[in-house]
Amino acid sequence: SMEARQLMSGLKTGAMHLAYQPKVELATGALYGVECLLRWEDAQIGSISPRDVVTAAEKSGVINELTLAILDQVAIDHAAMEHSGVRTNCAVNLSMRSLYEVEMVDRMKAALAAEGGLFRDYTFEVTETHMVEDLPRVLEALIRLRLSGFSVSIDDYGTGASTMQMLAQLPSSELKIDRSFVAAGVRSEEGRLFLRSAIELGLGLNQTIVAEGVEIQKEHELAHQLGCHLGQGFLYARPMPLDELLTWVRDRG
Ligand code: G
Ligand code: G
Ligand code: MN
Ligand code: NA
Repeated sequence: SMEARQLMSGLKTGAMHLAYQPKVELATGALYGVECLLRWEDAQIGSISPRDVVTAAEKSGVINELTLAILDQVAIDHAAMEHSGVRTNCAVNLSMRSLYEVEMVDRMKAALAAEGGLFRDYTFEVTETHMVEDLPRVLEALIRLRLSGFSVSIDDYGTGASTMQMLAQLPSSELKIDRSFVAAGVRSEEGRLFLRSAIELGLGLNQTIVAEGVEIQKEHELAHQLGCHLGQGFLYARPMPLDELLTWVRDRG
């Protein structure tokens, strides 16, 4: 597995870049925002999955550096989007372990403010509270981020990592329904019941609901019919490098 040294040298040599996947409004097809997804190309090993990079950074104690490097890049890319006339919300997946140290909130704010972007243009997607060691501190940091104007989104909702407990505790305004529930929704009556219940719970809590991993028209239609506001998935667009995202937006008019 990767070590701290490899990670830090990768950060300096440009091993990291970000891919962007559109989130669209189900009712109109309009672009609502993008999810920023980490991509890592190691000189020796080749591409490494974001999960492995994040896990390695957590284990080797450089998760704060990784998170801040990602935010520096997002701020630059967001400014490039605006420069090209694309004003859109950028959602960043956030390891809760990035919030153990009190100074991180201010460092994250500084990173995202560096290129002139507004905090309301950013969302933090979070999962896996149950593995967090200092939950009160993490919750406090998330509340501070929310009060600063950022949005908080509960990712992969319905899976082991994102539970009702999270929904009850986090200062979130968005709920992303895991793609396994979206897929199950079109497969069986029972799947549809779970999907509908998850959506209704989120709507009752005044959350913006995102259907994740929408791959086929039937899933799109069901998600829309059951009340999801937004969709994300291969049906609309795959994660793309920044320049392709800008072309994608331009081509749709
Ligand atoms: O893009 P892909 O499907 O390979 O992502 C796999 C997983 O890695 C997803 O669960 C996603 O949330 C996570 N991930 C992607 N980018 C980041 C990132 O920048 N930070 C963190 N913490 N997780 C990420
Ligand atoms: O865990 P998280 O929701 O952050 O994961 C996002 C990941 O899901 C991205 O890495 C992306 O590559 C993947 N993804 C996005 N859309 C689809 C889809 O329609 N189908 C599948 N199988 N994966 C998707
Ligand atoms: Mn996500
Ligand atoms: Na995610």
